[in-house]
Amino acid sequence: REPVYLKDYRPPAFLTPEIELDFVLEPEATLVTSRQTFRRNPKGEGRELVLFGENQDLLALTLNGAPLPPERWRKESDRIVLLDPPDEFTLEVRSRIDPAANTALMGLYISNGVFCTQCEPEGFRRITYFQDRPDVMARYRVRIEADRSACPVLLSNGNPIDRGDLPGGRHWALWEDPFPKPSYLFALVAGDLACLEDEFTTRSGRKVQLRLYSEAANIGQCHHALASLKKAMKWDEDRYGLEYDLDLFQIVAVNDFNFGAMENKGLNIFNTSATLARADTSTDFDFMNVERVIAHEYFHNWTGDRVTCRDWFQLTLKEGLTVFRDQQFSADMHSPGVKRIGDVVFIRDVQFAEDAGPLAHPIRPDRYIEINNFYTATVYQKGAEVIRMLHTLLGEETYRKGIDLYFQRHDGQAVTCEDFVQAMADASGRDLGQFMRWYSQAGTPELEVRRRFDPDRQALTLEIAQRTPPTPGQEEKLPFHIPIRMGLIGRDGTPRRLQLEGENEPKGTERVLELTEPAQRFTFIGLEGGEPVPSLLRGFSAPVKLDAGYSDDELAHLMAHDTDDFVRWDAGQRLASNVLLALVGDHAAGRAPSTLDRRLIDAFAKSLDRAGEDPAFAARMLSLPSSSYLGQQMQVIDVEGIRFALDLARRELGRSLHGAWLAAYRANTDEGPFSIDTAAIARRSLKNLALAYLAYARDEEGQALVRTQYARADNMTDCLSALRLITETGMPESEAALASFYEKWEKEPLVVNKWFSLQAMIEDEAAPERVEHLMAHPAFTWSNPNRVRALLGSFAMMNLVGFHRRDGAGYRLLTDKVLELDRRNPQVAARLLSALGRWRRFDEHRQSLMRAELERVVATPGLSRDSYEIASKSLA
Ligand code: HT7
Ligand code: ZN
Repeated sequence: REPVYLKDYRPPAFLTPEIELDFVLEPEATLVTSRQTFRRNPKGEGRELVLFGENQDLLALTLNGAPLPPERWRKESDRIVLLDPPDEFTLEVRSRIDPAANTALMGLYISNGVFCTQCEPEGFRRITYFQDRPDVMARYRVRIEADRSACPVLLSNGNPIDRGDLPGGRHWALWEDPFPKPSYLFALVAGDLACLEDEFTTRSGRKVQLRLYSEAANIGQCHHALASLKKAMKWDEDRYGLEYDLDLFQIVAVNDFNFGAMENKGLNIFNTSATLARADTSTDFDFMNVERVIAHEYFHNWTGDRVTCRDWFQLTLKEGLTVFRDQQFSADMHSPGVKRIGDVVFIRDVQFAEDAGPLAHPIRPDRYIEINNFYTATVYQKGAEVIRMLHTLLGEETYRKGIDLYFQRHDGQAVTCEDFVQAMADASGRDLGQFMRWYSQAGTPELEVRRRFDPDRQALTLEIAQRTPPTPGQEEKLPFHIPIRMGLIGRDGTPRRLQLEGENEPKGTERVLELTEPAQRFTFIGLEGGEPVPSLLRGFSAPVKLDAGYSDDELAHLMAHDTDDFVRWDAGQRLASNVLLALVGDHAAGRAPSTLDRRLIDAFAKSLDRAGEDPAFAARMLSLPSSSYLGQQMQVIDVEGIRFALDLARRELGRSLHGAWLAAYRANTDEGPFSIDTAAIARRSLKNLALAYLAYARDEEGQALVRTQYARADNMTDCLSALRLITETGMPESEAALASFYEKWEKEPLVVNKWFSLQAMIEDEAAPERVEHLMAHPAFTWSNPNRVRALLGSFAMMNLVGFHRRDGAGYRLLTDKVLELDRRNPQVAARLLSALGRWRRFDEHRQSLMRAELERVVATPGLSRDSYEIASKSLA
């Protein structure tokens, strides 16, 4: 359980230009033969060659055709070491693996009778002995042999070369991938799969066959994914000048998958949850998610596959950049402002919490015990924010030059984050030395803005100070290079032209201030018409917390007049947070008000008045801050206080604005056939939010609307919204509605997941018992990560009241189950465990209960590296 350190990186001792793999597939005893060519790496050190291998029986090992004598190699538990091999040679390794017993879903495993692989980050070593590190790139030739009736479809990366039949009902296929790739991008699929086909012609005229495979029963739900793929291919050409590079692009959807999807070269493997979409079974969120994930994995073809990571510390090189690209894509496909707000909500709710806890790490960590634990919101989403900041600092055109230079320099290579930023620096002529601190320092910077307006000089001075709190192992932080996109909104509601002291004339109404010092002053002059309200951090131009000392009037002014969607929305969130946190304070002091601050009701009324301008944006404006976001703003997270405040606010907003909600509900109810276009999604989002407030008011009219919607819904978004309200507000038909929902959808696993998840999220005191009871339901299984996440994940991450019940039943339940799961699937287990990581933020009583569970985890014999790392770091 020793950590691996970034500083210990050494180039590989050998290069492996070619590998031939031969699979004879049998569920319980698959034979794998690999033939690898080796050439000593002139940049490598040491005489030994280390080949990693796990969970396989090694049957034979030959070097240049002759068995390896015992004195030329040694075997350890997770590797073989060749002692001083020749400078060039071929090694043949024969081993046997057991895909049916592979419950960790890493390497070669079976999902619903389909053989499939997951090799990122270190799964290839469960298939054969190999150097298995991303800077070892080989050309692959893969032969697959299997039973013809069980596995009529045999797939691997690249191009199909040949295929044939064999005696005994067996057959084979040969695949070749012309692009050298790291082992983590290897993929194999074999099974009885249906196929949806299409074609895409690239802008240079290459005809690409598109094939999407799934179980036959699901193929009707794959059209949206295929259409999304074509949009993504076109977008990457238009926006980044990047074309697909093979004649075939394949996607396979499988049920059991540890993650959303995987970008294997030419053969993406997807979780069904990120592939299937049909109106009656999938929500609007699901449709958008499929489009996003399909695009994300496709974009990896360049940012990840063609240019890959030198080592796993560089994970954000491909993930941060690819998330940024998928965010741009979704923004272009839908509404940029609303998309940005959604991304900010995620960063603040999830990544900020991670950055403020014991598992905080920089986007490029410098050590890990188990790399699987670093597929985090920090590496992915904060990593994307870092790329976004480069984009903001350089501007679209120069950013694109930097991207072009990056590919020109590094196509076909395994590189570092420095290589990426250097390309940006060289393309722009800018010094990005200080900017690199975003890669090495963890924590969320806190910005404090002091304002001084001099009416005589008509000048506004902004003094902006930055400070980043300590994180584990990093007590002191150096100042970051922070872009602050901003404008000034006059008292009359119009944008002011911006002229900084020392400039000859005003330039535009928006600019990017660059903060590089611990504190800096910016003075704007020529401000006739009185003191404006600064609109700061437009578009959330940096992942920071900003305190600008706004008054309630100023927040209302920004909400009404700013030109930036993020700032308008954020002003509303600040106003709502102020009101809600005051309610939490009242509750803690034993005063339990029954009315809601008028300021919040008035602000909501104004937003509702304008809802017709942009229903999707209005739905965001009219959503209250999450309990996670509120909790982060408290010294000690007050579980009962947050619940009280949110309940009161929802009820009172529902009651006071009853007529307006009803009008919004009606105005956004579509009578025609279901449509999945952006405008229809927007209307449904506002309609269902209005329905929620009507239900929170708990009057007959609201409940009747919920009932009718549940009975008549022709799509899953409306159906699930109504069901959630029935259960959340405890309507009498709750049990019956849950039962009828299950009965209707029991054959659709992804819908059954929603059913589990919904019940796990009901915020009441009975939640731990309900969740435990549901684990005994015949449809519950530990072997499907989606199902485990739906029940246990939703409970631990999304049920504040239930999970944090004062007697510790929620913590005990999670720990008991995670320890069971850890033996089967450590990766999924460790992820769930992180729910206990924030224990220091709760009251002493809860702290001791959570700590005791973490101590129980660490003391468990045989615990995985994954869970050990999360639990031990949480306790440190
Ligand atoms: N690059 C992929 C990461 C991934 C993964 C990581 C660990 C274990 C299983 C996994 N499946 C996929 C997905 C992505 O970011 O695109
Ligand atoms: Zn990715």
